[in-house]
Amino acid sequence: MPRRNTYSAAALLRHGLTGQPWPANWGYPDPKSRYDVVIIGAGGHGLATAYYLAATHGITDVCVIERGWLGGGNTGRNTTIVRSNYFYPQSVALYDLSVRLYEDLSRDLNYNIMFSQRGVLTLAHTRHDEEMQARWSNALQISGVKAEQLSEAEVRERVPLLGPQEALRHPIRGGLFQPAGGIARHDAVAWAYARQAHAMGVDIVQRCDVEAITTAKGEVTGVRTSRGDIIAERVVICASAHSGLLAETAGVSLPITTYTLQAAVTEPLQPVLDTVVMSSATGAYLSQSDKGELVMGGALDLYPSFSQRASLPTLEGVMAGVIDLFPTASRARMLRSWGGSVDVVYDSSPILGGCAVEGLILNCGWGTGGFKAIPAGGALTAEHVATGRPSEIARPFGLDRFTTGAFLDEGAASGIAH
Ligand code: FAD
Ligand code: PYC
Repeated sequence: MPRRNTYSAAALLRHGLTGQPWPANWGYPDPKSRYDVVIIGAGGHGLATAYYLAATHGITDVCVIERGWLGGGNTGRNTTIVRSNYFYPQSVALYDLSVRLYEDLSRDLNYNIMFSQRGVLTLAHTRHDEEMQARWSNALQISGVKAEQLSEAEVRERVPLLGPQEALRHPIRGGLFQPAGGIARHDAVAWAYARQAHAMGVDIVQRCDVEAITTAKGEVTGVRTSRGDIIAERVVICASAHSGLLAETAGVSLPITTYTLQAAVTEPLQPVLDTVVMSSATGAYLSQSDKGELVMGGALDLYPSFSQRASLPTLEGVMAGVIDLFPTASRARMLRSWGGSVDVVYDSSPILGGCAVEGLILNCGWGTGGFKAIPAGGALTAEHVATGRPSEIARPFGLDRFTTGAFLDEGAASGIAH
């Protein structure tokens, strides 16, 4: 049943002038005993899937079930880099669809997600890096994505905060720049999809744990939750780190390993950096949020873990990498660090589509890079649920690639040392 969306310009004026309280962005319903579609996980991908099911396909008897709070998983823990500079044409098609959806998202969802296309620059430190970037840049041009190889002087003009060449452990030779890349506000992406999905009749049930996926005769029948059983003809797994465990309850094995990925921010500073900078030598990366914080991250903790806390040795490595490139950053005070548990697949590409259990659909395995893919992941998954088959763009990311061998190894373009 569609609910009224009261977030119009007239409503803004009325609430502003009268001080009348705003209605809640979403409800806190008890789950019903039956839905057409159950989505497990209210991260960006689960909420976007629910939104596109309702908005594009008119399917609104949908429940998104979240064990914690919406956006409290990796969607609310990431460093918000959006880009489509992957290597293989299949990946570029997927991630570039997402960039294009991000460009219109604030308007489409009537919510400012603060998408800022300030460009993403990957530094080259060696001749080998430059040669790899020439190949990468050519691959992007062939796939229709604009990317420029920059000289050292052009890099320094764009990023004056970089330390002087003679002080750098990894001197800079140039870089690959994607102008359409940038950052967005992560919480806003989750909240915007949640608000619109709720307005169109989707139930978002928080603090409810899916304990198992139920099946009969090779077909999905619903889910068993901490708040009772729910019957559903279609169940979508959007549970990032826990996707493999959930799939196992339906007898499906996913090639996912869970690791901790961490990040940190400094106190807010005056504007000093208006591009996202990533280093291929150390894996460290830096951007400045609209609040002024320097946002940084680097490598994965290289042992499997479900921990959502930062570990000191990896954090030290991240700091060393950042300070090596930006020596003045050593004078900024750190505000906080945190971790997320990310669902890494062997070929560093996501898993989209169906599996051996009829009606069970997967949108997971995004690992260290799924924030940028939220609009596309949601739209393509909704299309699969609605039509019963994957779209052309989603098909290469099916689970069958682990039996056919048609891997899409994007480790080198994932931005994070795996
Ligand atoms: P999540 O947002 O994790 O949502 C899954 C939800 O499922 C969670 O809320 C969880 O509580 C819920 N859930 C799990 N199990 C159950 C259950 N049994 N029952 C009910 N609910 C359940 N990506 C980028 O593109 N750019 C970046 O710059 C970037 N930086 C990152 C930095 C860090 C530190 C981290 C940790 C990740 C980063 N990522 C980045 C990756 C990105 O955050 C994720 O790939 C993306 O957010 C995944 O979204 P999701 O909706 O699949 O998962
Ligand atoms: O996917 O671009 C990315 C990314 C950067 C940092 C973490 N993930």
